Amino acid sequence: MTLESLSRDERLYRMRHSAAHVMAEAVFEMFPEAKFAIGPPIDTGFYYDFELPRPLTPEDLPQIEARMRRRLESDVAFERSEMPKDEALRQFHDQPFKIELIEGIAAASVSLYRQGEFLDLCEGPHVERTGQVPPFKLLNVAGAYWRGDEKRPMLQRIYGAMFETQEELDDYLQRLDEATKRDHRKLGRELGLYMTSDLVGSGLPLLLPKGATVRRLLEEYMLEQERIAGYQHVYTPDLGKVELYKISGHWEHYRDSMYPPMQLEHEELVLTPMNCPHHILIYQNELHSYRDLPVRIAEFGTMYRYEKSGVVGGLSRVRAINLNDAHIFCTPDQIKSEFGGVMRLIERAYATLGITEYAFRLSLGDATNTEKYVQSAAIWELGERVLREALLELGAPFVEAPNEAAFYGPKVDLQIRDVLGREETMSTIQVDFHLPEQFGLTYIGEDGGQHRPVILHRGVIGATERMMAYLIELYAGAFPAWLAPVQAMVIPIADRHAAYAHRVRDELRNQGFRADVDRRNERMNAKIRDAQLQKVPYMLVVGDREAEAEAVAVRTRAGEDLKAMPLFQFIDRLRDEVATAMDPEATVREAVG
Ligand code: TSB
Ligand code: ZN
Repeated sequence: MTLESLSRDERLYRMRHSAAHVMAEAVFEMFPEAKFAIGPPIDTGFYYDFELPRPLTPEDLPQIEARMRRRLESDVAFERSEMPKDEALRQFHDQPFKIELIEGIAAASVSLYRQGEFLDLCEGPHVERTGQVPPFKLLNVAGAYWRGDEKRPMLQRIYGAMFETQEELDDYLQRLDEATKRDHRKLGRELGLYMTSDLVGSGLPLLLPKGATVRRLLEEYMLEQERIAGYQHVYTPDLGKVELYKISGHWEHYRDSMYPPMQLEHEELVLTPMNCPHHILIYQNELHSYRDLPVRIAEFGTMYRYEKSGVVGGLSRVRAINLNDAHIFCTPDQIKSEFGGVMRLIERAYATLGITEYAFRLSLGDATNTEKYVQSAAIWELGERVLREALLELGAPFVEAPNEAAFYGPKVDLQIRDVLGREETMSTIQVDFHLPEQFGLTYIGEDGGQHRPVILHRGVIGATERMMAYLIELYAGAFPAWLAPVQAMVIPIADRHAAYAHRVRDELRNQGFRADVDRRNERMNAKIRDAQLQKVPYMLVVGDREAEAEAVAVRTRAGEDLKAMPLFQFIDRLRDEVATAMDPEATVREAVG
């Protein structure tokens, strides 16, 4: 079979897989004592996991690459062979990971591939000759647990990028470079948005004043949208008794993600892993009739979850999660219209935030996994049917994901991708017939009898941390004016303009804007450049003429010179810009008339 007769995906699979073997051979030449784990192709290239006598450094990569190129040029064949398992165990006697793999194979014999002197346990397929491996580049080294299990040894994983042509590879490397520049962990530090500390712990970022401003703006925006949509906001504590979570079922199905209990006097307390039980108690605090429903209880609540240290990172996956949370208590008849209402909130929020790329996922349970999910066929069937119908009515294409539901019911998740292409859940709408049952929730129906409400759990902008991570990358740190931590930087030309600069700043602050003065003893151009680097939307340069005329000379962070204008005119302009951005539909309404 020739390579040309294969589909592009099949060709690339073989090429990338072959490159992984050639990389393993190069590593073997440099470290004869290396232990080899696995080396599969991935959709942008390949990787291989090794246990090595020392940590690799970035300087090692060019060396490995050079050895790989020599092997590719020598154009030797990939040869497949088979070996009985016991012989393979002898062959790989000093390779513990390979032995574990061989022992896991059910067949009596195993398949091997050889190029030159290098033999690897492998199912294939490969290209015929090393010369058929196209352009590649080794990217970086990362830690990876053997079999993804944090209790097993930590290995070193070398990533390589590979495409069929040099153009495609260059294109990918350029996108990767761009993505690295947008990485919210890098920008978060450079723009002074958040910090981390070993003394606080992993997955527990500290928001600095600028990051705190962004979070507060997101919260204020959502609180207002929710107020309009008829939500009632509450505050609940971050602790609760274990008993509460025994009733809710978290203790049985969610304990692995919870922090262990604290024994205090006669109480056993845990940090809240979710806000639902507290909100349920608030619903239960009063009697409800069908006329009150839906009751929508909302809170920017903090949830504490034990996320494995290998998966926490930056702001996108944290251990103390500030969630734009709400629980809607409604009649079964109201589920669909409430679902629609939440969807409208999500659509409006995404339009305001500039989020245009997202996908719907119907996240389902798994009847065989009794540990993770509550057992009730009726709950799962009903929930799934309601969500499916709601999605179909919405007309949105969606994918289905088994084993991604909440323990109490199925959900619709809105999936977004970060700059590196990793998928995360941003917003979620969940149908829950379980918790109302556990807490014996009721409302008085039209017939005067007691009925069970349904709970919709929902997050619109999701976790503020995750949303911030996404927005930092989306805007490469250059937030739109309404969301920028500092909207205008006032830059006095000389020391004698400082008093006027402060007056300008104070006027802006009094009018509700976020402004600072750059009083450093630096040249004006340096100050303008620094404000640009800090992605401040507007720089207001003030000198004699501006002070005289109550004006400001306006420059944008994009480098545009808007010239001098009266201060009130700049304020009007900024106010319009913010108002339009925060309510994109208003512009449409105006245009339509
Ligand atoms: C929506 N009880 C529901 C709530 O009422 C709930 O907690 N659902 S959840 O478990 O799916 O979490 C809600 C959202 O929080 C997720 O959709 C996701 O956007 C966000 N989230 C969950 N875990 C993390 C985390 N470790 N870091 C950042 N965000 C997270
Ligand atoms: Zn909930």
